[in-house]
Amino acid sequence: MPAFLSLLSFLAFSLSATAFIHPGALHTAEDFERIKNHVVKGDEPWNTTWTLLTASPYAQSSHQPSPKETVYRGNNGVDGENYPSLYKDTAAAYQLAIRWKISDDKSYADTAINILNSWAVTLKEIGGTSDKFLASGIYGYQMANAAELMSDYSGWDSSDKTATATMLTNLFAPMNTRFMEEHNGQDYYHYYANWDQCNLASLLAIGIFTDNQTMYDYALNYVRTGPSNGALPVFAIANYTEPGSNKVLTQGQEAGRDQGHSTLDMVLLGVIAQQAFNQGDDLFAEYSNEILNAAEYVGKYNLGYDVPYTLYKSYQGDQTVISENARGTIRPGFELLSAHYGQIKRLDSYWTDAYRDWVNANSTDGVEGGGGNYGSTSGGFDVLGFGSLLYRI
Ligand SMILES: *[C@@H]1O[C@H](CO)[C@@H](O)[C@H](O)[C@H]1NC(C)=O
Ligand SMILES: *[C@@H]1O[C@H](CO)[C@@H](O)[C@H](O)[C@H]1NC(C)=O
Ligand SMILES: *[C@@H]1O[C@H](CO)[C@@H](O)[C@H](O)[C@H]1NC(C)=O
Ligand SMILES: CC(=O)N[C@H]1CO[C@H](CO)[C@@H](O)[C@@H]1O
Repeated sequence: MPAFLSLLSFLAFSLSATAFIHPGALHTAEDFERIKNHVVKGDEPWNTTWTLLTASPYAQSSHQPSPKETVYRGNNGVDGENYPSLYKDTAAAYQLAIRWKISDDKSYADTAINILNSWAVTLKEIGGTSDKFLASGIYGYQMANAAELMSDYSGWDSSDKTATATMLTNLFAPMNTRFMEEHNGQDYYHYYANWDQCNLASLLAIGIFTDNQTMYDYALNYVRTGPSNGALPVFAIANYTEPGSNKVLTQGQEAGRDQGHSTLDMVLLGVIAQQAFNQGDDLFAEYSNEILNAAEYVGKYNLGYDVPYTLYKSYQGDQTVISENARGTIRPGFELLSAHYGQIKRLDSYWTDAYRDWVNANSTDGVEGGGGNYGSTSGGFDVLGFGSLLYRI
């Protein structure tokens, strides 16, 4: 091969091999500069949220992990459910990683990697009912984010770090991909959007942490053009123009089901878009800011205002009206959406901000908390949270 061609292929190789920014899933190094600065100055709401985080039982250096060889989510009538240990340890790894990043105190870093290392050598399988695919998605994206935060910690032995990467690549990611490809044996419309979204969030995060461009690109393309409910083009059921503001409000795929899942969808889309944004792919902007338009619809309805609704044919039958079930639910995670659209993009995020404020007003100390601040069941751990500290500009 002529020298210039081998130089070109070398350059192409090194570009793709160094394409990922680290840390670069939910948070970047630049984010931590901003966050530290606010905390040092005692600015609000950063200081209050930081104080809440440091008081969290999941952010203590004394945390002892309880890894399982098989994690079960969903009662299959044979095995007991034991997955709280996974979501609690994952929340702890993430909160400790954040605490280390902001304080530079290595005792938190050491506890975070101890949690990851102990799961990496113990976990063999994620089982249970179909709910095992919620476990692979939700705890996959969360654990990969904890690992990504620790990726530049000099105290993380490289073979231990590889063991965590192997666990994520060999146990979580194949379930994520299988779910996207096979939907547990059902057609594309069977599983509601959040099932896709958590598994896509996981593939993006694991792709970033393990520098796997193939995995990352697969998930990114699926979000953009995929055929099932979690993908942006399928998720949007109808667009409406809001009188007065002339903004577009978008009805999401779970509006007729319940508001617990409708709000979860927005939070998961926020995670997906934030992770891609930090790698230079702006999903937030795509389909004319679809994620904002859908968050505005959800926020407005959950604050008690009427929104238009179009009949949706779900796999469970026709949903003829928007669901009142769990309307006004306290779902953390909208800080991320408000910060991106309202502060970074300077778009009108009125209802998203208002819903964020409502959630904060109903949260400990009036700020967005995280795992452990919203009850002890799995729903309280679906969101990594602490957005009043981590995302506000
Ligand atoms: C931050 O909040 C804590 C707890 O409320 C308070 O004691 C402390 O004075 C605050 N820090 C600053 C710099 O204002
Ligand atoms: C990268 O991801 C792809 C798709 O998920 C997978 O098939 C492949 O094994 C992964 N590569 C490595 C080195 O783990
Ligand atoms: C909603 O608007 C977006 C952005 O213009 C568009 O891509 C999408 O197809 C619309 N969806 C529906 C269901 O009309
Ligand atoms: C669900 C819940 O706790 N809602 C409360 C949120 O805060 C408002 C205003 O403080 C209360 O009126 C709600 O009852």
